[in-house]
Amino acid sequence: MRIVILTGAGISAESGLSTFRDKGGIWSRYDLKDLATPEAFARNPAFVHEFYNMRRANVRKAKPNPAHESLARLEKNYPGEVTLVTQNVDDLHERAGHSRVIHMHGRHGSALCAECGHRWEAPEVMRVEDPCPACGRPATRPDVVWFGEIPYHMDEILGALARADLFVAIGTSGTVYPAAGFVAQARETGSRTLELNLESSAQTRLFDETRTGPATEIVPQWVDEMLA
Ligand code: BJW
Repeated sequence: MRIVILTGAGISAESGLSTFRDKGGIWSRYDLKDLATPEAFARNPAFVHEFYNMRRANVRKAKPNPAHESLARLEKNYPGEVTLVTQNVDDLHERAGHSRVIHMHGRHGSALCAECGHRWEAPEVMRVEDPCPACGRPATRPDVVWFGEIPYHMDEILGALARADLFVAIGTSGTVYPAAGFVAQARETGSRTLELNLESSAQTRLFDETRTGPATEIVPQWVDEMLA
C-alpha cells in the first residue's frame, strides 16, 4: 500500500511551537499581510526577518514529540511506500529520524537570495543586508513560501497523491491551498482518506474517517495499527 501523509502546524503544537489559526495562534498575534507575503517583505524586510529569526530560535529549543517519532518509525518499518509532505518549516520530522521529508512551504534552515535564487544554510540570525554567497547582492530572505508564491515540489507531491492508496492529513486546518485541496485530489484517484486532528477542520466532510485528539496520542495509535 502507498501512503501519503500531510502534516501541518498541529503536529508540532505539543513540542511548544505555535499553530497559526488556533486561539492564541500566530495569526491572532500578527497580521499575516505584514509577514507572510512577498509584498510585506518588500515593504519592511527587517520586521519580517525579526519574526523569522524569533521563530527559528524557538524551533531550535523545541524537541520532536511522539507524533513525529511515530511517523519516523512508520517510514522505517512499513513494508509499503510512505511519502511525508509537510507544510511546516520546522525540522522536527528530521530530528525525529524521518529520512525523507518534502517541505512544500520551505524550511527555517535555508536562506534564499531574492535576486538570484541561490540557497544556503540559514545563519541563526538572518538580515536582508547579508550578501548572497553566489551573487553578492544584499537580498537575503527566509526560504519559505508566502501567500501568492508557488509551493515547492508540487509535481512530486501531485504524482505521489495520484498513486496513493491512503491519504492521511495530520494537524492541519485545511484552509490554505493547495494543501487544503489534497484530500479532494486523493479521493478523485480512489485513495482512502483519514484525518487526524485535534478537532474537525474545514475539510472534515471530505475524509472517509476523522479521528480527533492530540497528535501525540492519536498519531502513535494509528502508526501502531499500521505496523501491527
Ligand atoms: C492539533 C493540535 C494538536 C492544534 N494535535 N492537532 C481563494 C481560494 C482558494 C485559494 C486562494 C484564494 N485566495 C488566495 C488563495 C491561495 C492561497 C490560499 O490558500 N489562501 C487561503 C488563505 C484562502 N495560497 C497560496 O497563496 C499558496 N500558493 C498558491 O496557491 O500558489 C498557486 C499555485 C499552487 C500550486 C501550483 C501552482 C500554483 C501559498 C500558501 C503559502 C502559505 N504559507 C504559510 C507560511 C509559511 C512560512 C511560515 O511558516 O511562516 O504556511 S501560511 C501558514 O498556513 C503556513 C502553514 O504551513 C499554512 C497552513 O497552516 P496549518 O499547518 O494548517 O496550521 P493552522 O494553524 O491553520 O491549523 C492547525 C491545525 O492543527 C488546527 O486544525 C488545529 O485544530 C490542529 N491542532 N493543536 C493535533 N495538539
